[in-house]
Amino acid sequence: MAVALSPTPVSSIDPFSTEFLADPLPFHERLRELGPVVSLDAYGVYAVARYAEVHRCLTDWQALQSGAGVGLSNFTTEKPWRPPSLLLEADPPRHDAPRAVLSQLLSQRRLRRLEEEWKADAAQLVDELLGRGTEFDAVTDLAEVLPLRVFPDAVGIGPTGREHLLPYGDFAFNAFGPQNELVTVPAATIGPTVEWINTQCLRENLTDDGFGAQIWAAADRGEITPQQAPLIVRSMLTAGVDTTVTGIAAVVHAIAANPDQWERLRADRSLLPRAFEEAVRLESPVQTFFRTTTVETVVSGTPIPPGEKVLMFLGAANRDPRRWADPDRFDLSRDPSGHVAFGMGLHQCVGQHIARLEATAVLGALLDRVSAIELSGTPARHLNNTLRGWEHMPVRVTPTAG
Ligand code: OVM
Repeated sequence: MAVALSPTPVSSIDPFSTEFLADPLPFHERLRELGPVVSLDAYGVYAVARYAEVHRCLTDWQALQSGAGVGLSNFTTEKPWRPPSLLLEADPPRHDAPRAVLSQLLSQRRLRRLEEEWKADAAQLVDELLGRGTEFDAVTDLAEVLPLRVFPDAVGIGPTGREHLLPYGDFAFNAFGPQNELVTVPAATIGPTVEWINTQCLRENLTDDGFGAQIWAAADRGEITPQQAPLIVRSMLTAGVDTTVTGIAAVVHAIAANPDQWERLRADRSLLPRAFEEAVRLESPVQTFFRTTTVETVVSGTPIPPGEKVLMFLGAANRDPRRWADPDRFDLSRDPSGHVAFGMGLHQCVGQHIARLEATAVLGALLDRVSAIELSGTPARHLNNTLRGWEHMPVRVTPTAG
């Protein structure tokens, strides 16, 4: 007897509503439990929230393209808010030359010369904070400060106007969602910020020793075209600030909320890289991305027609109990590798070594200087259609004696 295909479960959950963004975890569980593929009737899209299906969609770049945009908007029918990214919103073969340039530039080996400098910057920052007292805001005094001190200089942009960086990233990540108030309100005033970002990407506005200049040098060598160079610099300025702020905040939150794990880290500093990885698994700073089917695609038995948007819940996959034991626990005993917080496959975050360098510099500076860190108030979330971060995170630290 033929087995009847069960119909794709339909859900009215709106993953971009205030209620969802303020507390996504219960919604993630409902979405995972509904089935391997769910249809979201609020937007007419398919969605995957389990690890296996998210992994599958991330790695099948031929059936699930990025070139039609990785937000809700379908670039084949709607005009994007800015010229599409040559990395994020492109597929092979056009994706590959820009990707090769950036992955060489941002490789672990090439970043080694920044490590000592950034560690010293993080140490200086934590010393400044401790000089002012034992309570500070881990978001506005720490997680936002370190990236803005080290990253724009490393790219080689000018000293003025850097206050545009965070609002630009915040807007870009909101723009992957629907045209809700998180988009329409800032859209009215974002013009000068977009203008400033685009201006920084020009060769004459970049120092001659930063990542920006090296992207232009790749154009001189013929690895990319001169038309592509400013857009690749733009990718660094779009994806490189708010994300690392959120990642640093995530690891500080994890250790402040789990004193037993902080003690383990104090006893064994070799766990420091794992602490960051486990924190990004748990928090998934980038919560979602879409793909668009190029052909009819069967995902775990569910046929998805061509031209459909598929929403991948990275944050839900990173807490899927089918993949992770005790998934909601921040646990330095676990091996968090395989998490999809940086994506997976062809588009996996090209800047992830920068993120690790910044976050482990901050964490190392704290380990060197404080014996305890705890939340001294309730952290306040910053809502964004794509990023899950904080506005404020009050913490109290105990400086190490001597
Ligand atoms: C980009 C980019 C890449 C990753 C994330 C992102 C706004 C942007 O290439 O511009 O988020």
